[in-house]
Amino acid sequence: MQEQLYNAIVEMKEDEALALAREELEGGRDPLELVDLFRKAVEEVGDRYEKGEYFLPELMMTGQIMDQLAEMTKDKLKDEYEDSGKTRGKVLIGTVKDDIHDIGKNIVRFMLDANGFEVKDLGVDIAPEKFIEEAKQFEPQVVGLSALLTLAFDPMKDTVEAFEKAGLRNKIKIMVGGAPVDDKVCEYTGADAWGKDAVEAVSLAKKWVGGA
Ligand code: B12
Repeated sequence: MQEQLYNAIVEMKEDEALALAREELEGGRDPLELVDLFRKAVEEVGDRYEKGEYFLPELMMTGQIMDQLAEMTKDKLKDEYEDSGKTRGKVLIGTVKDDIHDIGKNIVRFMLDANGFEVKDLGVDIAPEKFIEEAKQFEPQVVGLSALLTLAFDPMKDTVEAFEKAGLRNKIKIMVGGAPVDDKVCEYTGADAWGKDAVEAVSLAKKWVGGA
């Protein structure tokens, strides 16, 4: 069944993918296992794109399917992890300027949400000024910046610097992520830490707001 689900995502059979995922969840499958399967399926779509077998419309379609799967899985994760109903803390998240990739960022958002954080997602292609403006109003303890393009490392750095200039840097922990992000990129941007996946994003946020 898991293989069928994987194939349905990779082949963009939307209805089948949603139905199979629902069945898996109702049958008691660990939602985290499904999240991992979704990630692998998107990687396969990416490989096919790189080989010239898939094109941009297929990637966008995959993004739409992923959003629906994420919503469905989130409800289940909530059942498992939600405890008292109060929030652990606030996280402001977005994909940085000049980058419109959001599949991974959305997974991070829903995992944080499912783990009891109040998450404000600004979307994609978010300028540093917008992050600052929103942070002043929302007052998050944690900010998450996502980027998939190497070209977006500079906007990521600019965003961290903007927090510094706005005098907010010492009040906020910043985590960065996205497939090309590693220790070096994290250091380059001046962020506090980076996470390789949504589970690490949640661990960092918990560590920082003291709710581990
Ligand atoms: C899907 C996709 C698209 C879709 C995006 C749909 C969407 N809604 O996001 C579309 C078609 C729109 C797209 C467009 C483009 N894309 Co594209 N795309 C991809 C693809 C195939 C998959 C990315 C993805 O979703 N991965 C799956 C998710 C789950 O993984 P993830 O994002 O890494 O997220 C995980 C972790 O990194 C982490 N994480 C993510 N964010 C954060 C944040 C924090 C705070 C933390 C802690 C963790 C974290 O947790 C996530 C879950 O585990 C990759 C290739 C690949 N194989 O990766 C290319 C890729 C990223 N794209 C690429 C390019 C070049 C483009 C375009 C410029 C193409 C073009 N010519 O127009 C445009 C970009 C336009 C722009 N300004 O951004 C290149 C980038 C190359 C580079 N060195 O910069 C890649 C690598 C493909 C390639 N090999 O050429 N793309």
